[in-house]
Amino acid sequence: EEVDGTRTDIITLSSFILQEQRKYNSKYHDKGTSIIQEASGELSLLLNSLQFAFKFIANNIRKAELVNLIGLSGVINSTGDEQKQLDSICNDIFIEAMKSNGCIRVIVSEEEEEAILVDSSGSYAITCDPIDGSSNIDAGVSVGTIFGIYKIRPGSTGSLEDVLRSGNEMVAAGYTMYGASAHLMLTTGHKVNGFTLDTNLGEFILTHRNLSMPIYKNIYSINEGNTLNWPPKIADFIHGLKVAPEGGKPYAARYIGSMVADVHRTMLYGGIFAYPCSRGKGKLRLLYECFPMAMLCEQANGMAVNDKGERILDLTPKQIHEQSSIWLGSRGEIQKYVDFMKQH
Ligand code: AHM
Ligand code: MG
Repeated sequence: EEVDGTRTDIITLSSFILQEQRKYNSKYHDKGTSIIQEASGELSLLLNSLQFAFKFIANNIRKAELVNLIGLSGVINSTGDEQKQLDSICNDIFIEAMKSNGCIRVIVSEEEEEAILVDSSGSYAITCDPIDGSSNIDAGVSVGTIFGIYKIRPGSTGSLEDVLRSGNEMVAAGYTMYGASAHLMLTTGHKVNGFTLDTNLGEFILTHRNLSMPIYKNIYSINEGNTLNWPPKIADFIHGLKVAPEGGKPYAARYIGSMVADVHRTMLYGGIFAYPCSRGKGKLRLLYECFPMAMLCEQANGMAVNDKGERILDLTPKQIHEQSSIWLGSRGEIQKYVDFMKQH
């Protein structure tokens, strides 16, 4: 509906969550498949405090960019240290928001060596990378916050065991990408929906309903500088993508070097995003980088595996900062990788 050219039927994240909650309450009321259904008020509260953290972080990133640009033009003396502070400011924003919402008992952050146990009566544990890809900020390249949510185990008052679980046990996951605008992609275990922050309204607006990735797309996204450090089979697979089929085109290479931005493009356009083991070691963190992205990807009709072709969400970390290899994206493309590794 439009009033003088203005759409008036927009759906905000808050109203979307309430709508979903009602839908699941009536539709699946004894199946227990969605947290939205089980945890009526608490999940809404948690998502609200997450929204606040994302807006707050988005605002700080924009400010920091400006301060830095002015610094570059010589008006303010900006140092590398100031830039580093942004990581820790955003980490603090996230942690304070999670500590004060009353829903969270365990917080794992990329910026914190140990898990943080919160004294609350909440039912959830959260893992996060407050600003992933921060080395890109100076160039104005998009960075993002990645998060995964677990329901704490029955009887638990919050411990490491609540997060050292298989990725299948996550109840919600998402990321916010801070680009020209802030984009939030969210799954509560039932498809993926995308929201865009309208800074005038201060609200995340539903812009991508039930996102579904194309099954095939000839794009690959990988740091090819590591080729000589990959297992040779993997280098062969990537090499194969450059060999165009008769009358066709080879795969296009697209690599930003900021996981949220590379995954975001993959969610929208399809293709393959990969960070294989380099010299035998994965780089990306299982709990707050691989798991949330794998869950989003699968819920958007994609697929996510490690170098061996094992499903990412079937893995269980032994440590909170454990690293893994990852291949995610279009179902058909990732299946080609899995089949290739089986055959050769
Ligand atoms: P960070 O958590 O230290 O920012 O590192 C994670 C980032 C990802 O955003 C990105 O996919 C990857 O590291 C890029 O690594 P590389 O520079 O080795 O290609
Ligand atoms: Mg990171």
